[in-house]
Amino acid sequence: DHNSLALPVGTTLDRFIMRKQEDFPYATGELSQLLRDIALATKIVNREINRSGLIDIAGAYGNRNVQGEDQQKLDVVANIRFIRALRNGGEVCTIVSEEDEEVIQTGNNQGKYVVAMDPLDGSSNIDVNVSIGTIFSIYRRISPTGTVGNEQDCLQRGTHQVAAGYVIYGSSTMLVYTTGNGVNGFTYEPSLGEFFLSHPNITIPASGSVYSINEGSADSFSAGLASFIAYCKQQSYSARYIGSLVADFHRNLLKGGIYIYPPTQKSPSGKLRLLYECNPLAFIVEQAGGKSSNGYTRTMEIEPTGLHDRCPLFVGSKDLVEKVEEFLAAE
Ligand code: AHM
Ligand code: MG
Repeated sequence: DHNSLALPVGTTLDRFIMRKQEDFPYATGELSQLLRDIALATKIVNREINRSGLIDIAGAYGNRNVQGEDQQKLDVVANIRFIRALRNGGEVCTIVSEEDEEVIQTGNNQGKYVVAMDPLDGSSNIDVNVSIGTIFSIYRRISPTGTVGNEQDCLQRGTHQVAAGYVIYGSSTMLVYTTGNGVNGFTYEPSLGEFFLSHPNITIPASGSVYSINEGSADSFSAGLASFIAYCKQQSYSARYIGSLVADFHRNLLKGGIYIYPPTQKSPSGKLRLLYECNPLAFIVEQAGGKSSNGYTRTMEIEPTGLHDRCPLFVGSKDLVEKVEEFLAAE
């Protein structure tokens, strides 16, 4: 039923988005435009990230900017770039960002969508040249078009997402997203400035042999979680933890595995944020055939109460998420 299913590897992102839109005869193209706006911001942020290693030495070889301004931190830069792209694009009225306590009003009162985003996740990894990511989630606003968007527009359950995606700035830069009809991955070709379809219809293996958790907090694991980790070891599963959510998630999505950020002493509700970290990844993993929960409840059914709510995250291959839920239920 989707033309896009037939689109070959190598199709450009722009063409892919356009063809997807043709699948919905009454679509107005606004969501398509919004996705293109995000892709544009991604290219700009990608450029900044690739240069980041040069920033400290750039002055030494004469590339310091004319004003001699201090370089801003990359997560701040990424935040500014994404906000600007969404403001200029016109489709979004209100934004929630990890970088900002309050909602951001774009001034586009006609915009039909709200976006929740973590513009640069895992930014502590930049200094050591490890993969980082952007995560985003798109909702249709609830308040009437033509008015200023509000917090309620942003506090919707994950099941209401119309699209979600992430960008991984890794050995290659990739954009992976869903609009609720499967998951597709695009790889960036920097010399052409284009994303190309490289991973059509991504599905996550139903089971896997990788578990990703920060075991440094093992002392605060619940009995059920501790038993699950012991089980993983009995099975001789591999432990893989980059400490960069998008990178850990992406690997498990392609190869099978489970990522866990549990409640800990330091972060009793887990560390990750429901709106712009957990929900988008939950939507993607479900669209790929996997599962996501807080250990008990499906992530996308959790009712958000605040913009920066945290929740535990158990996400990945279906069998592994169900397995850990069994251990938790039995404790
Ligand atoms: P951040 O939003 O402050 O960058 O933190 C989120 C990151 C995730 O990318 C990663 O999965 C997690 O924090 C790692 O946390 P920890 O170091 O506690 O294991
Ligand atoms: Mg983050």
